Amino acid sequence: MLYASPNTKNALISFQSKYENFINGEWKPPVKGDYFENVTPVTGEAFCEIARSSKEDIERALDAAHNVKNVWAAHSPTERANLLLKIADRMEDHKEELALAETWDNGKAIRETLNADIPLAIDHFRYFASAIRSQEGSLSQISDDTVAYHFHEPLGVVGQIIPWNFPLLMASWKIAPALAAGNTIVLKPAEQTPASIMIWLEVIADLLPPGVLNIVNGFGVEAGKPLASSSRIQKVAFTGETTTGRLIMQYASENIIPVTLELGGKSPNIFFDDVMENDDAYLDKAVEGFVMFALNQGEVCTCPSRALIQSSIYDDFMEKALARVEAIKTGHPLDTETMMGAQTSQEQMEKIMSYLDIGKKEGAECLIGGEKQIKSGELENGYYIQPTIFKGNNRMRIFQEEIFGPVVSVTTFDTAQQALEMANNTLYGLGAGVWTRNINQAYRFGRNIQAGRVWTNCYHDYPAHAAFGGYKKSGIGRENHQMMLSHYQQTKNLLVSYSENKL
Ligand code: TXE
Repeated sequence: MLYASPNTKNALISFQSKYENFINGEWKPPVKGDYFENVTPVTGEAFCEIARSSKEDIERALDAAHNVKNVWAAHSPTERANLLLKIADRMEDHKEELALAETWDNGKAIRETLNADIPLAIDHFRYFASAIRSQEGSLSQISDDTVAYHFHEPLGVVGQIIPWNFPLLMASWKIAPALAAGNTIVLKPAEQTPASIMIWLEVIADLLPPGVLNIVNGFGVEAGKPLASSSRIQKVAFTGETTTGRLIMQYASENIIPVTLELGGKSPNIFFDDVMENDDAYLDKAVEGFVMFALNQGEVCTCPSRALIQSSIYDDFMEKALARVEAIKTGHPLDTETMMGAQTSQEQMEKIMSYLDIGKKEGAECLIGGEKQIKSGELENGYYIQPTIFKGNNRMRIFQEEIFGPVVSVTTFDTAQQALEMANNTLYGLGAGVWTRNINQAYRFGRNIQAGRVWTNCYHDYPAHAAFGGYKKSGIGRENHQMMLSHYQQTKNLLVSYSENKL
């Protein structure tokens, strides 16, 4: 089924021609009156204008967030949880509209937005509604009549900056725990994908107490920097490139505020020889795990972009893997049969193309793909790249640098020790995959890989109640899981003497 294009009269949604910022519960034009064109990667055409904000807009949003921060913090956990549940229910009612908006704005296939991005975002609000209600403080007995109470308190106003690869899901990952913990928010979406968040806001705006959540659009240096470097935020949460993450830390250090960072990755996906042992169902599952490099067009920080395959099974495994990659259905992102859609922006497409060149020049063997996808008709000017497999070695740039596209670099290993050394030989440490049914090996390996998330016999699952985040240059802090609440809270200790004796 092909979902109606938003530009046709049968559209399930229609975008406005221009979007303002959302500040204090109202749509506010940018102070300087500037807008930028937002392009859909599906066709390469501009489809709406977006507020191009500056420091002045950020200040207005911070004013709104500060005005209500004490009021929101005083809401009980139950009241805050109820808001999150209402947001989730409203999103559920508008699931198709949100999925369509996300696909049109970002380029990813509608089958992913309908079945993964939007349901996961909804579940995130539900999860943090329950997490905040079940969170408890603690009490330490200091002496017979003296106790130390520990309360969780919100931080105040938090700044959040998100990327373009999962716009609504990344917004939900940031917004749900921050609101649940009693903070007010100023969030800046990525300039490549500002529109689906505006559709989401239209869907839920009437539920939000004014000022509690403010969304200001614009570019990194013009709008992101004034937010992240403001002395009026009590925390900054960021997802994006590692070099930008370093800047965010520098800004935050000026104000001595906490930072959480979700940054880049170069995740290894490791296939041991027992993957080929007489169990077709398991082998099929492992091959699906290999093909995960193409999910979301490879624009995933945990993209399994390095596949390490035990030498003894390399030929047989790759024969199956190549056949599976050949069967990846590319096409119109709004077609529910399409598995791989468009890269998010022209800039990102060019970055990936430059890595395809780098791979070829440094002598990697291109086993499949390696070129742009040539499209016709409506899609002719969209941003499409073939799923690509290179064979090379772990020292090559295509094994070490984040490409953020549908590209996997494959190499072989003989022993588990070699595989572990290669897996850990990277600046990054976000995700990893291990494929084996030898439980001792799986456990040892998982524990020894320097990555925050090791999928064992699965890949690319993102449940709200499993901690997610990076080792090494992949970031600081965790998202998802109730432990995320601690990143949006500070501890108040009341040390109380109930003794009637004099000091
Ligand atoms: O990231 P940026 P870009 C990686 C991926 C990709 C590369 C570049 O490899 O190819 O980064 O993407 C805001 N102060 N990831 O250029 O610049 C910006 O406006 C404050 C991995 O888009 O980090 C946007 O909202 N904010 C990643 C956000 O930061 C600034 C997801 C991310 O943009 C800023 C995306 C500044 N000085 C890209 N400069 C992941 N971990 O999933 C930019 N921004």
